[in-house]
Amino acid sequence: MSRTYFDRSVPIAALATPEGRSALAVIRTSGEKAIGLVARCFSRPQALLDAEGYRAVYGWIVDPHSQERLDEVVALVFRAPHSFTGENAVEIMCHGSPAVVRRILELLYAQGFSPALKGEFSFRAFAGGKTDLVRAEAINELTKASCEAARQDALWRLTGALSRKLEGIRHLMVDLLADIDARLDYPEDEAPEEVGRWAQYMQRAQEELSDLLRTYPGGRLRQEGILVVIAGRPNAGKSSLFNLLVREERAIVSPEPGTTRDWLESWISIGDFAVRLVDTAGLRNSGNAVEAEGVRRSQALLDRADMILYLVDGTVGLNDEDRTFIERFPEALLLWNKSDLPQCKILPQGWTAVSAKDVRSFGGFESMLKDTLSAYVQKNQTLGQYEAQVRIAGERQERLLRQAYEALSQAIAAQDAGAGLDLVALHVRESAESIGEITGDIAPDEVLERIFSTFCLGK
Ligand SMILES: Nc1nc2c(ncn2[C@@H]2O[C@H](COP(=O)(O)OP(=O)(O)OP(=O)(O)O)[C@@H](O)[C@H]2O)c(=O)[nH]1
Ligand SMILES: [Mg+2]
Repeated sequence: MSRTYFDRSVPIAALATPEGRSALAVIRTSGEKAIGLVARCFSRPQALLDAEGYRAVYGWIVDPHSQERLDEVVALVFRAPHSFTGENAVEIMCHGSPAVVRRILELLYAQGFSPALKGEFSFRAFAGGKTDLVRAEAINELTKASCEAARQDALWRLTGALSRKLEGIRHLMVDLLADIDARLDYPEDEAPEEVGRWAQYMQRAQEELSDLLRTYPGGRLRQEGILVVIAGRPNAGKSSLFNLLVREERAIVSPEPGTTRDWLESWISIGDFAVRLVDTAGLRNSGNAVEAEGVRRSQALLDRADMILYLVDGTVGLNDEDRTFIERFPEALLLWNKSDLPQCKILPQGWTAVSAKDVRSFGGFESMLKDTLSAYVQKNQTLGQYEAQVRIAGERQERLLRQAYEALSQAIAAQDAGAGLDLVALHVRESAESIGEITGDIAPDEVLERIFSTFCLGK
């Protein structure tokens, strides 16, 4: 039978660094008996057993049966509750080849460790009360942060800024529920000023939820990256611009129109943001089935793009297809390419002259792009009363927050309509529970399993 996250008595071990070759690798273990089990295959068992928490112990990993030495390592000892998981733990720093790692892990499993499930160390930290769910998710976000903006946001969540905010809102509701419950016991004493106070409480909680919800679109862009699509008619210079931005000759460039058939993507950093940059097939009506499919795919990407860079060959100028495109995507950034060529036509209003051939002018273009991206992210985040530190992350948090908001709106509507207090309380309770699920105070087991199984192995 396969193990579940809830078998917390089992000692676990896993590689915490990427598979493959590296100078060093870290093998992580955790469990009440972790130190004793590692000591069984350590050249200096007593040194390990006697080590205080946070001590590094030098030695060899040795097979206790054959006495074969597997690797020279440093073992870092953590004593419960002062470890990431809250349990005893040893982190083994060994040499980073797949062969070394495999042998050490096999030896650890033979001593009684089980292979850790994905995110199981974080799960134990959560289950042991070392962290709440929002902060556990923030750790996972930090391991995946691909740009500075994502790192900053995840770090704020890790420090507990969002958890504290959510707990504050939930407490407000719990106080309110206690008040309503007391009144339900003595309904004859209901006073109008009390009803007015409850309405105020609910209003305040609803405003806070609404402000938090508004942080999501901007936060999502910061976390997941910004989809930027380069579009234009064939030969406009899209692939040339793409190559310049990704700083390698990724896309084929040729004077022949219709060179790029399928779209091509690359992740780059612009300023603080991770950008998924996509080069597309030149837009035109083509009788060629392959090219037509390429154009169809380009269109599909354009519909999802956060930002479009629309390129025109400045030596050719605008035609009706360009005008139709701009009408359809009025927010596209309009770029008049090939400005290095003397035959380039006069720059129309609203366009920016660029050259995908002139590397010297490229710095200016890149910084313009950076400013445009910042403005775009800014526009997508109306932070309301919050400082930039408090943003929600991920679909799960957004969905639960929306549920909390809607349940509270129902409570307010019920009270406005003069419905019974028990109905008002029911909706307030629903709302408080949704918030409790975000922080993990009341998350069902299968939800927890689903969340932690998306974490990295060894985290
Ligand atoms: N002088 C000059 N030539 C350019 C510039 N940008 C692109 N070209 C040339 O224009 C031709 C087409 O460039 P590509 O980058 O392949 O154009 P594309 O828009 O990707 O074309 P398709 O893939 O066919 O849609 C190539 O010969 C490039 O060298 C530029 O800024 N200045
Ligand atoms: Mg191309």
